[in-house]
Amino acid sequence: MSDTHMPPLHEFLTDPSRAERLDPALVSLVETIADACRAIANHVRYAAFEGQSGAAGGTNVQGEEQKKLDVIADDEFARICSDVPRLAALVSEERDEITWLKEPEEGDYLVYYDPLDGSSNIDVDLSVGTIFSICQMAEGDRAEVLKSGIHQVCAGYAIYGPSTILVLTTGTGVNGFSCDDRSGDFRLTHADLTIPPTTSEFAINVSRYRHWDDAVRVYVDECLAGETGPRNRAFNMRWTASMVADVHRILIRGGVFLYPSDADNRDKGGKLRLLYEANPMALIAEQAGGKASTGLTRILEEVPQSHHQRISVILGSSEEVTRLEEYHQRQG
Ligand code: P6P
Repeated sequence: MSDTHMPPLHEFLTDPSRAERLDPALVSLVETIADACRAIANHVRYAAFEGQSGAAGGTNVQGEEQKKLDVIADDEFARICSDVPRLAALVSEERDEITWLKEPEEGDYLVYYDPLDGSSNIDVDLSVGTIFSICQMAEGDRAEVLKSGIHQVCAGYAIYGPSTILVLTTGTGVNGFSCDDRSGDFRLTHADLTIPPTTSEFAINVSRYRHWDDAVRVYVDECLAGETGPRNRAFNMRWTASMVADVHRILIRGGVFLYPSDADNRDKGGKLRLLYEANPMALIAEQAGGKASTGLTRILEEVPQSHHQRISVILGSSEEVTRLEEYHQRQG
């Protein structure tokens, strides 16, 4: 591909020169997910005109206040994807139960998704996004939905910000495709995204300081100590309360993102969910040369116990994630 060539998503996914040949059914599924993200981006953009802003009046299975756009995004994603050949089931952050679209024998792909991540930012016009993960059920384990992140065949997100960008990995690197509103095409604009191994920028909700374990407190205290502290340099902090926006920034310029478990309840995990937030973002981080850890173990090797399971998340620049793992190991 020439340097200035910005191929549309289909051309990129089916390029015969690419290292991997994708299953045409997977290509079709990814393109349909891209269509769903384009539709969700339009709902987000025009919500104020359509009376789709504000709260939906209920809470979701997570106990979180649902925005009207949470429900709309979830319905749109499921409606657009439901007829994709071989797509057997959908696991949504917004739905208590798994949505089986076909008998397990008729389909082998599974899609886990957060239809509108960071939706608390909608009414204040900050970036939000859709996160998705795709696994394939083998012949022998049909209906096995609780799969570790290492089994993902594709992971990605769409960020709805100043531009709509689809970021994708199918296991050989990470690439970003911007939506050209003139044609509707997602075109390759961010080839081979990589996370720098070092950084001076961390992302964490500092208002939760009292809930952190000692390892996270020591790490953040050292960052805040700046040039005269043990890190001998100043750190910057960013927190957008939208995982998609924080992870996208880390993919573009480095950084480390933390949403740790509470010290007094480590088994509960943090706030973020394993199957449709942590796993896809962990695969993207690793495929971009970064790391993704619970602080003690590799996120992608976690064996899910339930489809809404939460997990502690530390991901981004490899040297910082490694340092946090060392602090957790020392802490015991
Ligand atoms: P807090 C959004 O609700 C989300 O799931 C992630 O996108 C984000 O990183 C986190 O929660 C924000 O959590 O505690 O800052 O509101």
